[in-house]
Amino acid sequence: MEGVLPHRAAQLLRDARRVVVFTGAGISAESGVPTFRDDLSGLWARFDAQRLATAEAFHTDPDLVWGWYEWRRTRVLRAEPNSGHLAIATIEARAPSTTVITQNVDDLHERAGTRAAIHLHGSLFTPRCVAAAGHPATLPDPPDGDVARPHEGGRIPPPRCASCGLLVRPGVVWFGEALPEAALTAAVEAAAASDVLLTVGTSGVVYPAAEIPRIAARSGAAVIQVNPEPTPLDRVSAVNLRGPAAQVLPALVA
Ligand code: BJW
Repeated sequence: MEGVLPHRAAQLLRDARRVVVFTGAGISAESGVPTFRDDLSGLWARFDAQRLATAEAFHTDPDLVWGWYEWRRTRVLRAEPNSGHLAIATIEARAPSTTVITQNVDDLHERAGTRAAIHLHGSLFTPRCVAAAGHPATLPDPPDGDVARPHEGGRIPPPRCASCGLLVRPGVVWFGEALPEAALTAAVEAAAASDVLLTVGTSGVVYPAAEIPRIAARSGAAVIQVNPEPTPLDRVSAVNLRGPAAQVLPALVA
């Protein structure tokens, strides 16, 4: 991380009246939750996205897709928020008009103390049946024993909906599916009204979520990016902080 940039970013955050924090998989990487597209640890370095993160994939092979999501849910349940999540909760505590928008399907922002993160891509913890207006479903706790624990690539048959008997699916947004309308509207409005948007740990390539920092920049907000790697969001960012979130974010709120 270059010397003067963190100071500038910290000053921008202190002076802002309306802050938006926009996060992707990178914020949870240091909690041990794999990202999607990173070369070595990315989920899709090992699995083909089109096989797993689409409604067609679930329709074709529900046990494989449900097993993959149960494996990921178990990993998240065993993970803890890291100092990056905690720093974001601190930003929110200092400036209560802060809006946290995440593309992540984990609950680590909430467990770090963030009040009401907007989840653009749903959650691992809100399964519903496959019917159009899907009944919410409840999930059993994952088994404790190693033998029965979901594992990467393991097949687990999805449960049936208690109301209608159809298959239960993960409550996430797959490719080709619409984002939850209220969440997307709230995110766009918050971005357009922000003075500062802090984007953390996202490759910025999945739309329409990737529009959020761009909307803020077009509306005159200063965009601060935290990411160890360059991304397409470099171009709209006033400050690029190259480093891992769990190191960079605590320094911004120190
Ligand atoms: C660190 C770090 C550390 C590492 N610290 N950083 C316009 C143009 C082109 C295509 C489209 C378009 N509009 C729509 C599309 C199609 C498609 C799309 O965007 N495709 C592109 C990939 C080309 N979009 C859709 O299909 C969306 N739906 C839609 O548009 O519907 C239209 C519609 C309207 C009305 C009716 C019906 C339809 C839906 C997109 C859903 C995305 N879903 C997923 C899966 C969620 C479920 C699950 O978890 O399995 O969401 S895909 C996946 O990507 C997931 C993520 O939220 C999302 C973004 O990924 P993210 O978070 O950026 O992670 P990575 O891995 O990409 O990046 C991690 C970053 O962290 C890297 O930069 C690292 O360097 C960094 N990092 N360690 C900080 N320690």
